[in-house]
Amino acid sequence: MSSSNITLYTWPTPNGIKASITLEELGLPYKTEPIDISTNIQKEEWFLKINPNGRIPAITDGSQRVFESGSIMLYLADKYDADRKISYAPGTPEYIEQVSWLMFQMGGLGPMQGQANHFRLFAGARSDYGIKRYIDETKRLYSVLESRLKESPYLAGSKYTIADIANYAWVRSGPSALEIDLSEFPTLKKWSDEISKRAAVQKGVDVPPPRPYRRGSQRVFPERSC
Ligand SMILES: N[C@@H](CCC(=O)N[C@@H](CS)C(=O)NCC(=O)O)C(=O)O
Repeated sequence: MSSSNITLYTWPTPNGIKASITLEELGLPYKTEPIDISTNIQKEEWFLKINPNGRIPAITDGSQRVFESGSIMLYLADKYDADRKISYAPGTPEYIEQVSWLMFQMGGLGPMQGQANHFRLFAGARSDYGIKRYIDETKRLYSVLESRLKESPYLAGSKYTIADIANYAWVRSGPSALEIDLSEFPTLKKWSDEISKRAAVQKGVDVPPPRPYRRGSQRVFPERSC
């Protein structure tokens, strides 16, 4: 395995924990720099040099910066998962399936569920249209995952991979943030319950330890905040 010198800039949100769970699954040493996004440190000049988009998570590995949670996961798997513990080898059909489900999360589930959170929990003016549109779309995406998991134990194939980690990170907060009843998606629920029991997942969701904070008059929980 190549040697690592990883610093993780993060907050325990659905996107943040994708990186910490991946690092924990790979058993890689890393230093955590908590970025409390409620204070906007992520928009400061020094941080924009690490992620020009001003969002968490990001990592540095020596002089290499990596931003966007999906590319962090691919970077870590490509460089440090020589044993293919949580990834498939490039060039295999399963690798393409893995990247497809990872992109499904990055381009679909994350943005849609993030908007649902925004309209339901944070929008200045209540919009029933916005709430319905994004919760319906989130549920539609859950039903796509449900169908896939009926035909395959994990999203990319027979093995748990970074594609499962990425989607799990969002599905776990559906019930608390959006009151989505996961028993409507029984196969997805079983998959999510199983993943939640993994030691690396239990460690990764607590990096750094989540604590509620105030946004205006609201009490906000990091797992529901993006
Ligand atoms: N596509 C990005 C999204 C990152 C993102 O939206 N991060 C949120 C937390 S989950 C954030 O940093 N929010 C603070 C902000 O927007 O200033 C990724 O997957 O890394």
